[in-house]
Amino acid sequence: MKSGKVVLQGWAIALMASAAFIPSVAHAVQCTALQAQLLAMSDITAATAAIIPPAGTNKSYCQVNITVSDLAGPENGYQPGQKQQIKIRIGLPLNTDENPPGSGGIQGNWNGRIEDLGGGGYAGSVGNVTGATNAGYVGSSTDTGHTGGSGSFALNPDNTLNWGLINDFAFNGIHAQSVWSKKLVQMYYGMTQKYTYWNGCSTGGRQGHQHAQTYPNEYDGILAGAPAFNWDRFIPSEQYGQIVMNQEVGAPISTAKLNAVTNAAIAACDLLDGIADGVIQEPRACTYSAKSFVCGKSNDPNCLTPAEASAVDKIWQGPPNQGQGQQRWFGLERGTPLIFLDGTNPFSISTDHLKYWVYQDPTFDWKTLTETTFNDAFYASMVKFHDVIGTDDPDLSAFQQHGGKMIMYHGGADVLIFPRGSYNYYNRATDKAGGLKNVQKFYRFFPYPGNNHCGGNVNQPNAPLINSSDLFKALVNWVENGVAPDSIVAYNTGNPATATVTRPICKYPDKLVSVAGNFTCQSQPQDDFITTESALPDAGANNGVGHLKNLSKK
Ligand SMILES: [Ca+2]
Repeated sequence: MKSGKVVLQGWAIALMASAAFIPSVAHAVQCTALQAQLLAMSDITAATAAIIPPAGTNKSYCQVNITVSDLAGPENGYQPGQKQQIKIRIGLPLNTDENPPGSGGIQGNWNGRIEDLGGGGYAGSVGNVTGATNAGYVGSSTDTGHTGGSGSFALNPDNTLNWGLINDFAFNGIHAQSVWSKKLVQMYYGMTQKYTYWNGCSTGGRQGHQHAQTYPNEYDGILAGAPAFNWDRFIPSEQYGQIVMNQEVGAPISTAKLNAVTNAAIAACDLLDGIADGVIQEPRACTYSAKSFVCGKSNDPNCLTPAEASAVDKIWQGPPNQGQGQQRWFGLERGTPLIFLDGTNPFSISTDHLKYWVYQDPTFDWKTLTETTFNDAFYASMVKFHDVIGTDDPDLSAFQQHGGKMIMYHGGADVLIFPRGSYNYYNRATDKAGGLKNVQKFYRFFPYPGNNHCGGNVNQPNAPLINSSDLFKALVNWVENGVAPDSIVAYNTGNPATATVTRPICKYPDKLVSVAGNFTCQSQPQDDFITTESALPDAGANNGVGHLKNLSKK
């Protein structure tokens, strides 16, 4: 770690002197030699290092798997005798010692860059890194300190919370990931990386924002999709529709009915944007009520009963703040498939959160909650977990000063994470940064109409698709060439050659307009819906979380 710092400084001097990439004194080692070096380090409890041979389209790379353990015991929130166990995989394109010809441009097959990859859901396993290594990047992934995709890791056998593991999931795991990918770069290539990037969606999008907020100097560029920030509030809200249906309908609404009312909303709101394409360009403009879809026949799949319509309207509206005339959180956008959160089974991440994190009771049954008592669950979640995993601090000034650039994207028909949470955060960050002009210098938001969670266009097949690879290229171009993206060209199929729709995705709050049949982005000084946005909840300002900080880590 100390030697890495020295090299960094030398590197910075070299950059200042020449404004070009000149490697410091390089001494690469062989992949297999890394294992003994790692095992000799006091905070590494397990390590392997081996060259993975090429397979199919995957290039050969040096795969390092480590378990990092810096903390232990009750003073750090763990159980007595329990140690931190953060598993990290780092994939290193082969260095000059092992692949002398090389094609990466810096050393061997390495392009001089790091791409740390984000996780999904509760994480709990180390992911594949070949998406990065095949492109010449060092890639990394972490399980964030626990094993398995359930939220049960947060609860000890005596039903107390394991704050050690919660902290590891929230921020320690990804911090160790960024620290160790840099260390391995130094160890394997004998030099320092030129650029460091983050790329993640969903939980990975939250993790990207956690870095920007908490470790603002770690990354030159962050790509953060459909961020699972606001975790303390949106996760319980994912259960709200199930609670409403249970209370008002007595059972989940059938898949056929949910799909039918989604399609009815798309038909009703398609033309609000003036483009007849089956895509709702701006779902926040759509105020269609499911009451228009009532026929009163309980078994007709092409309409809803009054009780079902009331439930669907509440799913779209999101949970209200009982008695205080304000919303708790956001709902799913009209035109979004409803069956993932509000289908036959509730969403396990949300039920796990209520069971293990909020009520701290493995036998807790979400069906005991009502629309009224949901508020207690929501509030308890906010009080306990906002400070540790809310990840919604709008102050990105340190990241901006570091010179970091961040791109956020979110599908307008995301079935799991309410898109308005991203609008809300971006607008708060904009206010904090002193307005749109300044925030856009380092942080841009691309809403993708009709797109599902991290991609896909289920009920709106003409919607141009999220392509994280194109977004990542735009981020690299911004960081390395200073070209800030105003729009991203997108296609309605995964293969552009078969696309029937090609359109720019405009940076927020710019508007897609058709001029003589060509689609372009029209610059907007502000969001037309800004009044609605600013009236929506802010955990710090409106809900008293700031006053309850001392309670949050019990
Ligand atoms: Ca349309």
